[in-house]
Amino acid sequence: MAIKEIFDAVLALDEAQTADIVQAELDHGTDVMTILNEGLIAAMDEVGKRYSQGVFFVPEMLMAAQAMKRGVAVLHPHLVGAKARPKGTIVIGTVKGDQHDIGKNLVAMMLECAGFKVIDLGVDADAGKFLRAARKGNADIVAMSALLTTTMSAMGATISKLKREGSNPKTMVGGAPVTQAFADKIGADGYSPDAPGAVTVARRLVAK
Ligand code: B1M
Repeated sequence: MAIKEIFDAVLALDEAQTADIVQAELDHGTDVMTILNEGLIAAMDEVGKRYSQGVFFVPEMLMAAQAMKRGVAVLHPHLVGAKARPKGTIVIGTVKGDQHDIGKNLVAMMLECAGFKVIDLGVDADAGKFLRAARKGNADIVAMSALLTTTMSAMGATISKLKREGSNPKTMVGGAPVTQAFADKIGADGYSPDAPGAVTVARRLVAK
C-alpha cells in the first residue's frame, strides 16, 4: 500500500475507495500526518490545479471534497488525543460568502486535539455571528478561514466589528490566499499557513 494510492483515489473522486485505502494505510502503521499531508491534502492541491486548467469543474471539486472528508473522518479518531481541561475556547468559522470548509475543519480538529474547546460556526459566517458566538462562549480566540480572494475582506470586517463592539478575543486567520502581510494589515493577532501551525499560534495567543 502506498500513499500515492490515496492521492489517486481522491483524484478518481472515489469516496469509498479513499476511506478504505486510508484505513489500510493506518493499519499498515503509516503516520497519520503523513497520510493527511502527502495523501489527502496533496490530492486537493492537484484538484485545484486541474480546476485552474479547465480539466476539472465544480462537480469534480465537490466530489473530490467528499472523498477528502471521508478520508479525514477515518483519520479523526487517530488525531484526537486524550482530553484534559480545555486550554481555552476558540470560535472558528469560514467567513461570509465562502463555502470552503475542509481546511477549516482540519484546523478545528487539530485545535480540539490540542485540548482547546472549539465552537464551530460552519461556513458563510458573518461578523455578527462571530461576535455573538464569541460573547456567548466567552471565547479566548476567534479563528477565521477564507479560501477565496473575494472573501478575505470579510476577515477584516469581522475584526473591525469585534473591536467596535468592545469584544476582545484574540483573532487568528488562515486559508490558502491569506498571508502574514494580509493578517498584519487587517490587525489579526495571529496567522498560520497550515493546521498544525494554527495550534502553535493558538497556544501563543492564550499564553499572552
Ligand atoms: Co473552490 N476554489 N470554489 N470549491 N476550491 C478554490 C479555493 C480555487 C483556488 C480553485 C482554483 O481556481 N484553482 C478557487 C479560488 C480562486 C480565488 O479565489 N482566487 C475556487 C473557486 C473559484 C471556487 C468557486 C467560485 C467555483 C465556482 O463556483 N465557479 C466556488 C465558490 C463557492 C463559495 O465558497 N462561495 C467554489 C466551490 C468549491 C466547492 C464547493 C466545489 C469545493 C469546496 C467543498 C468544501 O470545502 N466543502 C471547492 C474545492 C474543493 C476547492 C479546492 C479544489 C480545494 C480546497 C481545499 O479543500 N483544499 C481549491 C483549490 C486549492 O485550494 N488548491 C478551490 C484542501 C484544504 C486542506 O486546504 O482549505 O487551504 P485549505 O486549508 C489549509 C490551509 O489553508 C490552512 O490549513 C489547512 C490545512 O493545512 N488553513 C488555515 C485553512 N484555514 C485556516 C485557518 C487558520 C489557519 C490555517 O486559522 C484560523
